[in-house]
Amino acid sequence: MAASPSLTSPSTPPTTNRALLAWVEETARLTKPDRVVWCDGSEEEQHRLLQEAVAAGVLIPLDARKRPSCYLHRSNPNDVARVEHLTFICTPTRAEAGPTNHWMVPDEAYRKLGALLDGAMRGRTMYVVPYVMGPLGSPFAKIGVEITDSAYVVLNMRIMTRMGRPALAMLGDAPEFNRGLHSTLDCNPERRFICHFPQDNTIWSVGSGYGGNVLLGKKCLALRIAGYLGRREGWLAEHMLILGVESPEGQTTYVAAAFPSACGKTNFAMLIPPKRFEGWRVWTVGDDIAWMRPGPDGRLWAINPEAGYFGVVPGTSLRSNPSAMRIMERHTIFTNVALTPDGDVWWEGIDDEPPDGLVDWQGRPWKRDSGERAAHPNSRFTAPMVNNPVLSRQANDPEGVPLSAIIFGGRRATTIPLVLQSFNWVHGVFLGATMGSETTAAATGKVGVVRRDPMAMLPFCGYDMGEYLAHWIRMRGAIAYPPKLFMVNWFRKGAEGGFLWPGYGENMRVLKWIVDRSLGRVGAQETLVGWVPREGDIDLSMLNLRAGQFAEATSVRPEEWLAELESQQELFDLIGATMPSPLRLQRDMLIETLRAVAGSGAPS
Ligand code: OXD
Ligand code: MN
Repeated sequence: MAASPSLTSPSTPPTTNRALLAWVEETARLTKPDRVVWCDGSEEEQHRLLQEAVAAGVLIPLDARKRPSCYLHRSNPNDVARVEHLTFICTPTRAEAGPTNHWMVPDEAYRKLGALLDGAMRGRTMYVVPYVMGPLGSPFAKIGVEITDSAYVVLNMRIMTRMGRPALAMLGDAPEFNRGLHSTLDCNPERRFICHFPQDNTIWSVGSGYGGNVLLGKKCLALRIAGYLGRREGWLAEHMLILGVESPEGQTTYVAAAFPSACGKTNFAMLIPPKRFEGWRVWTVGDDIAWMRPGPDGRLWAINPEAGYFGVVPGTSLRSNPSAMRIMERHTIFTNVALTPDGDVWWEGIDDEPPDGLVDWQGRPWKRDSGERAAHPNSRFTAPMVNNPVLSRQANDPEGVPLSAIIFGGRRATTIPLVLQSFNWVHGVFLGATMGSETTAAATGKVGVVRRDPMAMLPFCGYDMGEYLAHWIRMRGAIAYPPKLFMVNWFRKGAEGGFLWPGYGENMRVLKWIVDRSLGRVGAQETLVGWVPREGDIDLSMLNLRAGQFAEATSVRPEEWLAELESQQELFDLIGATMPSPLRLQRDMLIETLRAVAGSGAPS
């Protein structure tokens, strides 16, 4: 979308960094924009870009009293989600990308996308967006520069990252930074490619305007490219939230957690403890991505590389996530939600009745009985983390926070207990590597099928999955005091089909057991597949569980686990030769053990 020339300030480069200047020049020669604008991240710049985006119809301002400084963006209806089938890892060999990624030879990708980018910004503004992933000045932080022809991208990057002058100041004259190039082109799925060049620390994204495909600091840099850098440099880039659990005595314990989509990750990152847990607080450090490094003290330390949230809106309500509702009250860009006649936004699951005169996410009048959704199921909010009423004071700490526990979670109706502690690091890596989640109606395809999603990283692992899991195992050698590893499942169902656990805020009870286990303060029951809490180990008061319900929720049934382990064969076959042998042996050992005890009549 061309920005109005009258409002766009001309821009001279605010840097003398030779590598950066040369790359910007080279990119402008390729894309041939009408003008180049260096973004400084200032309020004046934001104000100007917002004005331009409103004038161009890219953003609709919302009512200033109901949603101060909030805007609605409607994307092209063909461009509403990440496109895994058009996302490529471009490494010299197919083996480096591995069997779980789409692969393109780098030269071919540069040629193919280069042809599409040739002259792509004619008539448009080329924005140069320097940004930092991680707290400013953090030794963990990485610098990227995104060149884009989308003002929507610039405005979102300003929320999601530390963007502009501070990034250039941190970069100085260094030649090493992530080079991200994005053009919306004509937003045609036939000309849509998201290509990563890990060896070149480069990302090229064309043909899309959707967040996960174009906010290049997020999934592309902070997970796929960072994962590759992390293996080289000895750290981990993970699809994990980070939270701090504060006890009434003021002791805070930090936990990271990986969940595939539609498992309540954002809600967990902002959990409000129930009444029974008066005095306990949960603080959000991050809701989506964790970069984790061994510290000099032998613990594993984590930062959230992002500065904002790009969250799914539908289903968010004062009941499910009051903090997220507060976050979206101001300074928020909504994408693909419905618009009310009084300039507010609406979505399915907000709990208020839809008002008359609602306009759907495509800008059409919404009819109550049409059966169609008013907001797109993947509609999003982009909001700064400082809006979060439960933001951790450590969220900006350049050193990050020390982790006591890491949790892997999925949506499973059977087999997986409410919570399970691994016997040790490698066993925990095995649990994370084989985690699965049942598909939900939110995605196309059959509902209720278990999709294996190692560490919730299937779409985000920037190199061979087996090598990635081997890196996880190797990291143990660098962490003298590793966090304890757990698996959780809020979604197990009983014989009658109802959920065995109430979920939401009540997950605090499980979180407290996890914290207590990590600090060695509470007991557990050993089973053949890990440790689970006994009734007395976890606070179940004021919950009204029926007799036997908790035992059912935490039960480990050998026949179910045998089937579970056998069904992992497909994953092991897919990953193939690079699947680390410690994980193969974990699986074989558990299968053999379960077979040996089967029929013995002994409890698990
Ligand atoms: C996200 C995702 O947008 O995981 O965070 O898809
Ligand atoms: Mn995510």
